[in-house]
Amino acid sequence: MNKTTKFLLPALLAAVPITSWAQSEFTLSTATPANVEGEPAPVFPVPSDRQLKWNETEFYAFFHYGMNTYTGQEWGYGNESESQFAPTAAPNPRQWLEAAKAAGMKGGIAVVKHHDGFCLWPTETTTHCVKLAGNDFGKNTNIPKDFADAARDLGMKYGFYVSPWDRNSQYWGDGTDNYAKKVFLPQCAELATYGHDQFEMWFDGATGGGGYYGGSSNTNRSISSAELYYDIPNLRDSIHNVCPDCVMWGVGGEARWIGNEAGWAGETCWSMGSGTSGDENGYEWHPGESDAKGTSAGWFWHSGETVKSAETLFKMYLETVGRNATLILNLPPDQSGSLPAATVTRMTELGNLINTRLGTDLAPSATVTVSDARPNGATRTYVAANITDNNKDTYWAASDGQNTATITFTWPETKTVRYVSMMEYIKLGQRVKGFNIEVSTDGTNWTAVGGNIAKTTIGYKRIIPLNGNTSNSYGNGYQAKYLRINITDAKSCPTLHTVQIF
Ligand code: FUL
Repeated sequence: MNKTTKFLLPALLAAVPITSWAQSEFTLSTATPANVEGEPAPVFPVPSDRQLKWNETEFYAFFHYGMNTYTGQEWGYGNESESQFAPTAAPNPRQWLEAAKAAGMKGGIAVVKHHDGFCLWPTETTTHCVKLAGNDFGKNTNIPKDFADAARDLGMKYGFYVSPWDRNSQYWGDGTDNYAKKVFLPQCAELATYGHDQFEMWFDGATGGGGYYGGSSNTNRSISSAELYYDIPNLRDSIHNVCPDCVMWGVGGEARWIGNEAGWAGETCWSMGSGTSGDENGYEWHPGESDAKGTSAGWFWHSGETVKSAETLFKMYLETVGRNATLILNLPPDQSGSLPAATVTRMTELGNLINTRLGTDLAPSATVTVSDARPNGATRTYVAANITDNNKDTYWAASDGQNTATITFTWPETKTVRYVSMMEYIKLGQRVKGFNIEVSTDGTNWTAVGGNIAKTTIGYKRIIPLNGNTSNSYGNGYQAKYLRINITDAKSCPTLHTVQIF
């Protein structure tokens, strides 16, 4: 207790009339609130609503566009002349997002300020922005505005990458709080005005070292703590006040970097902890996002680069979205401010591939049985059919104390199956620690499928290619009249809200 509260508290108490004090007195109840629905107790930590919605975005695009597109650099120094930003046509974020949508992506994140500090909107915080661009296409550009408008129009989620490290700003790393107060927080506030429905702000961790820093003679600067320097708790609260569903990625602490830029997560992947596999015992919900390049060169567009094949990108999808991470796939717009035609074509190919392989769910045409389901609640049931009702809010759950279970799908006739996708009801925590999958044509002889892939965690979503090969997953498939998932270990009684079989 500090001096002020010590002083104030008796005075405040004296001002409260005895009767009203007695009425407002509260007692601590030890009674557990009635669980009329009979739901399983959560296994903590659990995601916030915001994190849950973020996870549902699953697959989205990254668009690195800006000063580097015109200088051929990946990390501009910050001394580039604004006039070098001179698009050869009007930048067209709608075209970027349309291509992403064709690939099956649900949203996108546009880089609106990279480490070089050049802002792709007419900011009040610095002159190092589109206002001084080299031509009218540049001067009339407002990427966050056009990007947000297009996303809303296309029914997609959107967010912005605004680099905390700013190699142009005179204030960055000057030993005061000028940069946070005069530049960074106001820039985030400006960006928030482009839409309250943003789903993620991407705060990159790259920081410190050489830079222009307003022409300073001190060209090497550093900071000791990003959280403190960028006033992250204050920023997080301020952003959430205006953009309630906006997850603060990276420096913001609400979602984690998966630990590589190559588009893969660990076969075991917990939504707690850090890195490719997370930490089973982590105390904070910290789900993984995998950022990966869709092209052969850098994050920004470079002359002569090629786009990765649809097959390579599908493998990435299986190894990220299919392993309890989200995938943010980078597609760099070129100097015209649009995606090259080859990228657009490739995205349509990718969308077709995903749709052919993961578009026709065979689970709803099966009868589903479970070894055990917990008793129904007042209005909720936990029956097997909840797994295939296409409703993420209904789920199957085993009884308390039952940490293993078998879920069996039976079709009237034999099917060819290649992939199984499973989703836990993570509102109650990530619980499953081990499972396996088997198929049968007669219900008596069972074949284990999924190869040597570690069948450990499920989480938000897990997709198992049944031939165990993410590089060449389609193959001939397996004949199955029966398919069963055996949950062999869980932190508590397991839950699943959806299983899809393709
Ligand atoms: C990194 C940055 O330094 C790269 O330039 C790029 O933006 C990548 C997505 O994040 O940390």
